[in-house]
Amino acid sequence: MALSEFLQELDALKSDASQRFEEASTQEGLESARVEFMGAKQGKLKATQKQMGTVDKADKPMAGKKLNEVKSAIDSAFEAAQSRLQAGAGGGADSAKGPRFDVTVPGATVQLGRLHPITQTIEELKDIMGRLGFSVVEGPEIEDVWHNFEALNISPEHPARDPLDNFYIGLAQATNNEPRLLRSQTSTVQIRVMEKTKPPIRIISLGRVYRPDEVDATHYPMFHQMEGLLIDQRVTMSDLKSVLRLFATSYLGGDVHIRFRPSFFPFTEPSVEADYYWDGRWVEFGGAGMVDPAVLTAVGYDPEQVTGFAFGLGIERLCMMRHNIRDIRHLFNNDTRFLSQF
Ligand code: FA5
Repeated sequence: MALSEFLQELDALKSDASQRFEEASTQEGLESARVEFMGAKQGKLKATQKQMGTVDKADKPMAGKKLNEVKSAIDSAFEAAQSRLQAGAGGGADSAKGPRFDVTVPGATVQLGRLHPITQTIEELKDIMGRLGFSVVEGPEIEDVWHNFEALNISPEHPARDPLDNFYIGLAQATNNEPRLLRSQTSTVQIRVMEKTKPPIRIISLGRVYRPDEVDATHYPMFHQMEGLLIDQRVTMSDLKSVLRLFATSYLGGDVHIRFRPSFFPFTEPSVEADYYWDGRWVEFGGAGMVDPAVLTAVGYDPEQVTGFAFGLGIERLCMMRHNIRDIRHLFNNDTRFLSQF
């Protein structure tokens, strides 16, 4: 057999086999095409291979090379057809023609964690007060009577010390028989700072406080406060008002009006409740006042030399106002449907 004839036969075999494999629409159809072309005994490829014996000796290397190429082309065509049918079996009629995977299908989303809205509020408050020159200090949540009451001018018979209004912890844990309690306000930190630092002072302290209050839409037995304290020479009530107004303007945005209502706290004189005007109404945002001379004396300051103001704001209430949260309990239920909105 002439070399050219042999090569033509191989080409025809390759295109016939590829066509049959491509046309096969079932596993059975493909299998019978495989036997027809690639069968070990009677396959067409085998038959053509036998004819190589009749090719001139000089042409054999060329004929053998071509035979190998055609063999591997037929193998590949068969494998491609097999993959196509397998994909079709798993993915329905359409996917037999299309790509195996739909690359446009969105991947599985990874749920990222996020900061709790109260933590976010705390970070923002620190940022705003930092710009007003206040630095952050921390104090313990378990307090003694001196820091929670005594030094804050809350006398032993004052109703604020009532066991029903505080979380005292067992005398077993008390040192020197002196009771301890979960702090009921962050004002305790004022005392701790003044005991250790000489004026001028300009600090804030943010943290948890505890009161056995009945739970309702605006009260929770554990909540957070931001305490502010500024002590210097010739500090007046108008400084207090400026700082609170700048704070409210920055936190709420726009020109926020604030007003003071007379109030009473044993550790400030005069004392006020501060309200700001928001969304058409006056909203209370905390207590404040000029630090009482008795407190300055208790920590070793001379009230003739220095004066100062202090304030204590409820952080949950600030957070609720900003995000229009109607019930404080949402903040503590740990429901991710609620928390994931922040
Ligand atoms: C005080 O705690 C004073 N220590 C504030 C203060 C500091 C006055 C420095 C003067 C100088 P009062 O008890 O009003 O104040 O609480 C302050 C704020 O905490 C309230 O305005 C309110 O926003 C918030 N608050 C009080 N009780 C609760 C509660 N149970 N749940 C959530 N927030 C509360």
